[in-house]
Amino acid sequence: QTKQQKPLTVLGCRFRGGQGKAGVEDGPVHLVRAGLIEDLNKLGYNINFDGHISFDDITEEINESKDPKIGRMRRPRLVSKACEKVYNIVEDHAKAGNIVLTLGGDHSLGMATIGGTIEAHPDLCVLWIDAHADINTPETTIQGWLHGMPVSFLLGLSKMEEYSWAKGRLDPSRIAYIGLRDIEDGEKETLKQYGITAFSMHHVDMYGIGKVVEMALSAINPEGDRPIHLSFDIDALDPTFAPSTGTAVEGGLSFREGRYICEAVAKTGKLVGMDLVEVNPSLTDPVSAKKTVDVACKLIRSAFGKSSKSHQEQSC
Ligand code: 4U7
Ligand code: MN
Ligand code: MN
Ligand code: MN
Repeated sequence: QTKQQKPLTVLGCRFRGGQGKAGVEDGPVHLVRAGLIEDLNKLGYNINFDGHISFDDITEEINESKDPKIGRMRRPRLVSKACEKVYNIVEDHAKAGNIVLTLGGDHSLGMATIGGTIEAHPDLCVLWIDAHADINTPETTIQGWLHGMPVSFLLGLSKMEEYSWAKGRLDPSRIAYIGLRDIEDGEKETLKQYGITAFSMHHVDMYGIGKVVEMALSAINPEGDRPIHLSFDIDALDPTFAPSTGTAVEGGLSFREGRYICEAVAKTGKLVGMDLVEVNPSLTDPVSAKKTVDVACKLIRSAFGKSSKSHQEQSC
């Protein structure tokens, strides 16, 4: 029995302008080289992959001298231009009925991928898997890098002329975090103020990953009928499993916990978009880089329906 082939667009986004470390733009190249497209094909998807998106043209056009800081924000115009480009591509593919998988690149891309997807699926809900909340605003940010701010743009908390394309249509009740362990004071305030559902590693320890995923999904998707976007920052995993990333924080999710999240999302049958971001193969030795890439591929395969051997629910 052959499954109906679902259309899946894969966007390799070679973008690093939302953070300060070179190499994260090579993440998508490594993921594809590891055989990701073939794997997804085998899972029964009809894949649309046109090669990686380069942002060199934008980076050249908006060089540093043309992109001075706005307040503390670094490379604000570059990130806006790059994300606007991705936003439009994602919107088109999502409106055509495709699932969209975005390979980063840094997590500033999240404002583009989720922003574009919500245009096609207005009732979208979002699972944000990360060590960080990425909800800084231009006012609260200390580092100034945009990869720590995408959620504030998605929620419409950060409004700037340069980002007028970012409509801020995501309601705070429609996003939940899992994996948090490095949140700044300003971000904590924002999470509290908007009553955002957030499960830190403390909650994972306390309840176990199964219960946490169940609580997260029922908070953002109580009837189970909403389309889901999974934004997976590889730094959600513990650095022992995913060492090659720019902002690694100890005490993270195990590989199995990360994969469980992806399997649970797959099981809903509601996945319409996924990001796998922040893999930076340049930051470690080649063995650790490969480990990080392989783990990222496994997470993606699980989210797109590959059940692991340890998936005990499976009947024989
Ligand atoms: B990532 C940070 F200060 N909060 O804003 C910031 F701790 O996409 C980290 O999750 C941001 O990797 C991390 O710079 C962004 C920092
Ligand atoms: Mn992170
Ligand atoms: Mn992130
Ligand atoms: Mn990071």
